[in-house]
Amino acid sequence: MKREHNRTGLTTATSGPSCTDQACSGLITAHHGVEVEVAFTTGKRRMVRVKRSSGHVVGDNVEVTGEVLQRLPRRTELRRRDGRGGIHLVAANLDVLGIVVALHSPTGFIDRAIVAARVAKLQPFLVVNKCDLDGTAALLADLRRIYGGSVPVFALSATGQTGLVPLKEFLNQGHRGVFVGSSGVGKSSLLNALCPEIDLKVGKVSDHNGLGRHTTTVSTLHGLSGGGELVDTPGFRDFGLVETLAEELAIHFPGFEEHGEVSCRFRNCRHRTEPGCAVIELVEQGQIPADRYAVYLELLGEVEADQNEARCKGWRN
Ligand SMILES: Nc1nc2c(ncn2[C@@H]2O[C@H](COP(=O)(O)OP(=O)(O)OP(=O)(O)O)[C@@H](O)[C@H]2O)c(=O)[nH]1
Ligand SMILES: [Mg+2]
Repeated sequence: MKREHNRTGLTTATSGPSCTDQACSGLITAHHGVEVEVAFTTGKRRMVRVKRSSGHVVGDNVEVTGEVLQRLPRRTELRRRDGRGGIHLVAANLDVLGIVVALHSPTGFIDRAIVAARVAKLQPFLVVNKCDLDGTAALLADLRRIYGGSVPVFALSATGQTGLVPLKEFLNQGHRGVFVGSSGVGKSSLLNALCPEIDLKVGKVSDHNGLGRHTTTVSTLHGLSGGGELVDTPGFRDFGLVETLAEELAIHFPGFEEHGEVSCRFRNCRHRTEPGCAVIELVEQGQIPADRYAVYLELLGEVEADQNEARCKGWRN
């Protein structure tokens, strides 16, 4: 059987079973709205038409018979809410979430993305890209101080090809991951650096800070040569939490992991006004910075409002 190495880094057979009259198992590797690309276990790869509202997403395991595509149950799914309240499925069957930031990029979504990943049972990690640019050292020091105790932090330069080895080793453990972050932080550049044969389109540096160009428009899944897979996504700014319980936030908020249930007087403590709350005590002692606690309270307000709205909807229905 003839095999070719295609743009997604996965091997493709150009002949073999046709899947027209028998069900073939495969994996969705790209989503183009009305059709998806499926990489079959036979090694073959082809486009299959789907309804725009079918809810399929990159990373879905499927069975295809002719033009009929059936989605298999998901192991994990990562969802986010956009600035207007719309809910989006980022990808399915992921193990890790890479949150990519760079100098001048928004960092406000990091906490939400970490919580969303943990709620979805994915391991989050931070990638600070463009470390070749002056000024990134201060950003990196800040992020290491805030998040270094909670998640792995990789500092690198995708285009400068520096600092890539630790991230490669991490991904080569066989993880399926996704890179998220605002447009222009270098997600596609990073994939190109990790797997040069992919050759994804990257944005031109022509605006004042090299961000905000929306070069990638389609999510695609790529195999890494040393093992593991990565999904490249179009850039987005908002990572609003979806159906997160207030108790989950208290457990997963970066920096609060060691406290909560173990040390607070009440189980399910929300760390707001409860007596005997270990987190409030640490804030008063200055061991948890007041600005981090303020971010937690902001997220808690959002999550509680969301929970109340869901409860009201439940009563109405
Ligand atoms: N200086 C520097 N520039 C970089 C680095 N990585 C990426 N860039 C540049 O940043 C710009 C945006 O890169 P992309 O890879 O297209 O960014 P993206 O996050 O995929 O953007 P979207 O697809 O729009 O979401 C390009 O001009 C890259 O050359 C880096 O490590 N250092
Ligand atoms: Mg891109």
